[in-house]
Amino acid sequence: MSWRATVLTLFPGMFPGPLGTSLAGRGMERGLWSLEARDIRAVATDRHRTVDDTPFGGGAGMVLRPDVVDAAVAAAMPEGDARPLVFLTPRGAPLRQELVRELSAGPGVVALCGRYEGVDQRVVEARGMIEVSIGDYVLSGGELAAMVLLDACVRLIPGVMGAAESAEEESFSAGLLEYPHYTRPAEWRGRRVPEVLLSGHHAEVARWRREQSEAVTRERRPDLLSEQRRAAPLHPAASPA
Ligand code: 6GU
Repeated sequence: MSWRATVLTLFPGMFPGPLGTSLAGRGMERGLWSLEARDIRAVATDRHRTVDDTPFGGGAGMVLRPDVVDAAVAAAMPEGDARPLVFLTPRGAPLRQELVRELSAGPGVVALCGRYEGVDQRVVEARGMIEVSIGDYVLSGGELAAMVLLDACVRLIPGVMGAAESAEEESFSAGLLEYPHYTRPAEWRGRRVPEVLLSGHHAEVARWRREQSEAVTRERRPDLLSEQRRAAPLHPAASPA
């Protein structure tokens, strides 16, 4: 049984999108993973196929109804489907490689894409959804975020990437940004490649790269160096009413 992704969305036509090309696309063609995009509107029961309603308490925008979202989840996940359910929302906890690794090692994922102003929080809690954001900016919907999440997971599935690259995964796993890369020519527009890389001294190259990683991480992402960040809660459990 290969890794299975189901996306619940109001815009199924956006998938597979970029996931159908490149590394992920080849992995899909080779049967290493599969993707099913399901239209949330397909489970709406009224004449107008309504999926949303106005927010209690007032305010702008519309909220996806809990009954509709629950029916979409039920239709997508047969009894015994053990896949975690991830809700893509700017309210979510920031996506980190740790969660990506964990999801990738499991049976797959069901991803719920938010649209409008949000999803009724009761179904999020009742279904034990993991609320995830991909960064501190606002997208018009969860679909692009779902693609980001799936790309990050799929590239870790054994066989999707070459052996060379799979070891390369260590850089972010080690908690540091990567060192800079260079290829030929050794001089380009008057700019020389750092001499140590031309020296053939593997231990010195390794030391230089480690120093570069530490320096760029200190400069751009000092948060990655702090002790505090390393232990954060990952997921909630489905809660009874
Ligand atoms: Cl998961 N959804 C939306 N709509 N915007 C986002 C996001 C998710 N993550 C960052 N911005």
